[in-house]
Amino acid sequence: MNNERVSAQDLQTVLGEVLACTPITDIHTHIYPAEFKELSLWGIDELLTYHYLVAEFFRFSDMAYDDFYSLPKGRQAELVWATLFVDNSPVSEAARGVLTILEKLGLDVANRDLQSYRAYFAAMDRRDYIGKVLEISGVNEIVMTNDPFDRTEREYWEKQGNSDTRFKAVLRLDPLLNDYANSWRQLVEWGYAVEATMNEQSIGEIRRFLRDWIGKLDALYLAASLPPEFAYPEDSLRGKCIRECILPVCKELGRPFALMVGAKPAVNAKLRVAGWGAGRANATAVENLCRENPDNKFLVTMLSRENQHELCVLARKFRNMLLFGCWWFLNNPVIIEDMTRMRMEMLGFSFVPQHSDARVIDQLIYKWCHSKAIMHKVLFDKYSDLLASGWHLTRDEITRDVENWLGKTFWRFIGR
Ligand code: FIX
Ligand code: ZN
Repeated sequence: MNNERVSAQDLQTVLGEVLACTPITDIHTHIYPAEFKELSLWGIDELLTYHYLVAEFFRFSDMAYDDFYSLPKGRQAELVWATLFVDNSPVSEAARGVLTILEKLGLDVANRDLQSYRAYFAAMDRRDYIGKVLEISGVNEIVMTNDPFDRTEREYWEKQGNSDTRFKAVLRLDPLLNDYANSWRQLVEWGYAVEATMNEQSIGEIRRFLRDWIGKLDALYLAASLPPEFAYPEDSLRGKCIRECILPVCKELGRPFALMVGAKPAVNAKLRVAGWGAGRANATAVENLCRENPDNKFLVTMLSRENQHELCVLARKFRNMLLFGCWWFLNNPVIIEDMTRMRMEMLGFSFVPQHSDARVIDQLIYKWCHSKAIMHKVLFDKYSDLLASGWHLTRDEITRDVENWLGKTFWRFIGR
């Protein structure tokens, strides 16, 4: 217990200390434990070929997309390094992120010597490195994104599962919702008697599939990325699957459904995974889902900046909805600060300010370092306003608020 009052003079220091020592639950990532081998990405070459940086590379390069992608990863990394870090100043958020990682690892950022960075990672053991990254970033629980429709990942879950308890699983369902026309055949292959029409029998079998995989993964929640045009109710197989399969099973097994809305697939298909775009979505879909399903819980994030204010308004209306993160193209300091201030002014601490969306384990270091610096700034201003009114604040209260923000609000919402 530390009920000592925090003065305006001490606030900056106390905030820094509390943010530095509060364990983080990263509620949405694409990283894996070491035992998932080739899926568990780490190291400088993976960092430099991150799809955010590949998209930025092509802003400067006239190289044919396919020529780039036909190169070995190491060669791709060298091209990205030369173009974004040597020929141009690495001021973009994703490029700056690489430097933050090198700095926090204690490497010599000024020597710009890619080979020396490679030597550092070559000398490191993957398991040890994961521990080091968690220590530096302050993340103690990592929520993965697990796709049973991905053949490689599927085999890991069927053959070995996950024994690294720091990594939690989530059942990701994009192919089921956005591409049932093809994914139903895979369900048949796996022994589920579904039909292309998603008839009554199929609904029962899809529910069985969901229960099986929620059990196999011990999934914390179910999730899907949905395009800007997503609507609910929607006269489609997607609308039917959500209404007849996902919501009933989520309610039955007490799992939230995460809606990640606004991603446009293959805006520039030649850029491959780097080719996705963003579009303004219709928040009414979320409104209808929350109102019509009061016994279901929804984790919600949208990709378009233009949707953020109306989402805050919706969150004020529906307690079965938890807003989370500054997703993807919103994960940039100017927008993170704007969103965090607006959300705090409208929702207090009742939202999850950030998730990393890390695809390479090292990224936890920069994503959280950069976001925590912004949280520090916003919290300082908000608490200073309180102190200026004569309100008293204790260290315990600040710790409570930050613990809620960085994990407890999420765990309470999902009931775990
Ligand atoms: O749908 C998602 O979970 C997105 O976050 C990813 O697909 C996206 O590629 C990404 O890495 C965003 O940061
Ligand atoms: Zn993601």
